[in-house]
This record gives sequence, structure tokens and C-alpha cells, in this order.
Amino acid sequence: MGLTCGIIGLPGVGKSTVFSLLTGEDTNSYKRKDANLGIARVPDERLDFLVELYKPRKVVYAQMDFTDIPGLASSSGGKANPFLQHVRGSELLIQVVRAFEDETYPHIYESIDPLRDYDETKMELIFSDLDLVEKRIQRIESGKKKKENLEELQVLFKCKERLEEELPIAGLDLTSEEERLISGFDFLTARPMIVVINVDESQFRQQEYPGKEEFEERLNADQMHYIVISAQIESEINALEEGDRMVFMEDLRIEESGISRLAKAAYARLGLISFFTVGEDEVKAWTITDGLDARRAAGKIHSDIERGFIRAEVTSFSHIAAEGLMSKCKEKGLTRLEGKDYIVKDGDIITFRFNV
Ligand SMILES: Nc1nc2c(ncn2[C@@H]2O[C@H](COP(=O)(O)OP(=O)(O)OP(=O)(O)O)[C@@H](O)[C@H]2O)c(=O)[nH]1
Ligand SMILES: [Mg+2]
Repeated sequence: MGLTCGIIGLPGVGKSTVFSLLTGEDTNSYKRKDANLGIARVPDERLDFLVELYKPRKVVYAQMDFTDIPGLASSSGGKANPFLQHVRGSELLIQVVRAFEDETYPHIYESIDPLRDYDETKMELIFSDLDLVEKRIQRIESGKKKKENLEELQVLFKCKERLEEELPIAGLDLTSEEERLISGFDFLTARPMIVVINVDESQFRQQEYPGKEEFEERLNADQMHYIVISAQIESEINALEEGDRMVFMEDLRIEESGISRLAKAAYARLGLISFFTVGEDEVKAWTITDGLDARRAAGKIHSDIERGFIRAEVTSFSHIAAEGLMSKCKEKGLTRLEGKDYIVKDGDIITFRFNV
């Protein structure tokens, strides 16, 4: 299973279009009944290079799992969108915001205003969490175990107060014990989020859209990571033959695919890095949190390797890219033996030595 991402946003902003672009899956956007689930492979030129070198029987890219839900206009008095339940467990929320103009498919509020949409979705998440908090408070207060749950109740009241101030739970100052007490709730406003600004072709060409300055100023103030893509154009281009595709991509100056840019933004936001294992059998990308030591990184592969860890044989990707062969790196002493406390770096190629 890859990094789980929930795609959210107002109705008709292009969530399903973005989802299809990322995963290659068709969606039944007209059905609007359920969540769409799909998987995307995280592109990585370094892995492509290693595959060329090793010609392995099997290649495993990192993976992102997307859930796309229908949007609901929540301005109808703070009602929680029931579809949000489907993205509650996600490690990352991806909010799609509409900048594109399309008269045949008007915006639900009939105007293009990314900042308004962004704020409304923020409120939607706040209402959804508030709903959860209030229900739980009610259950504890009306139940027989109020005494046993007194501590939880206190934290829930803190959360309630915070949400009523229209602020996310993410910024709430909680002790680790308090965090533990509410960790089971999967609060949406406690989740990291990135924003995808969905533009049309002319906006993409001009790098301009309505309300851009104000919106991006706010995103920066919120320290929100964001990318600008044209989901529809990119999908249309993907459907073309290779040759035509290159021509259109050049014409539009699309240098990198949407999934590639989104993956980079997601990894940066979540502080994730990749290391690689190589061999004739398999070349594989592993995703870990930046700052992990070699022994714990080994545990990602198998708990036996973590337990029996002896050493990690590490080569930086830049070295193998320059030398062209692992054997050359070894000859030149570019491959190092590292101990359990070595902090794994992005792009490390690692062979673990271990006892079972
Ligand atoms: N012109 C233009 N149209 C787009 C773009 N992205 C999406 N659309 C169109 O906008 C409409 C809505 O897109 P969807 O992807 O279904 O929107 P959604 O956010 O999934 O909507 P709900 O599931 O109803 O919440 C469709 O007709 C798309 O073809 C774009 O970049 N440009
Ligand atoms: Mg949809």
C-alpha cells in the first residue's frame, strides 16, 4: 500500500478529472454516489536509470493511493459532507481548487474565485470534525462511563473550542497524552494538505488566473504547498500518440507530468524521501520519513533485517549516475559501509547485511 491521499474540494472543480489524470482510472463522475479508488505509480527518473542498469525481472515504483469523493456545497448551514468519511483515514489531503473557466459547466457559485472555494472547503473540514467531536461528547456525557472518560472529554472540549474559532486541530497545543486520547478520531483538520490549482489552457499558457495574487498570498501565509496544473489538457495530451504528445507538451511548455509534480509536492510536504534496493531480481523504491536511521529503514523491508542488522552498504545515486556501474563505485571507494545510526539520505542505494 502506498501513501494514502484523499482528494477533496467543491463540486465541479475537477477532482475526478485530476484523479483520472493521476491514476489513469475512469470515473463515474455522473454517478456521484461513491468514492473512486485508484493507484498511481510515483515516477522517479533515478529508478528508471537503475532499471536500465540492472535490467531486473521486477521493478517496484513507490505508490500513491488516491480516493476521489464527490463535492458538496456546504454553504447550506454548516452541514458536514458525508462523503468526507471516505478520506478520513488518508495520510494527506489534496484539495482541488477551480480556476478554469468553462461556460458549459458553470461553477456552482457562478464565478471563479479560488480563495473563496479554498475557505469554504476549509470550513467544510472544520464542520465535519466539529460534528465528530460533538457526537462523541454527547455520547460520553449521556453514557455510564463519564468518569472513566473525563480526560478524553476535556481534550474534546479543547478541540471543540478550537474548531468553533474556525481553526484547524493541527495547530492546537496538546500534550502527547492528550494527542493519544484523540488519535483514533482521524480529524481531517489535523491532516497535512496540499492544494492543486486546476487551470485551463489559456491560463496555463499565461500563468495567470482570476484572483491569483490574493490566493497565492494566502496559500503562502498558510504555508500551504501547492501546484498549478491543467488536468483536462494534460489528460487530453496523455491520450495522444507519443510523437504528438511531445509536440503538445513542448508547445505548452509542460516539462513534468502532473503526477510527478504532485508526488514531489506531497513528499516535500510530508518530509518523505526514497531509497533504493537493486539487483537482477528486483529494483525497488522505498519511501521513508526523512531522518530515519539505517536500522529502522531496514525495518521497512522486513522486521528480520531490522532485528539482525549488521551494516548497510550505501552508494549515493549521484555516484552511480556518474560512474555508470556499481562495481566502479566500489573500486573507487564510493560505496560506504554504514552502521545502524547512519541517517539514510534521499537517493541512497542500499544493500543491507544482516543475521537471521
Ligand atoms: N475547461 C476545463 N474543464 C475542466 C477542467 N477540469 C475539469 N473540467 C470539467 O469540469 C467538469 C467537472 O469536472 P469533474 O472532474 O467531474 O469535477 P469534480 O470536482 O469531480 O465534481 P464532483 O465529483 O461533482 O464534485 C467536467 O465537465 C470536466 O470535464 C479543466 O481544466 N478545464
Ligand atoms: Mg467527481
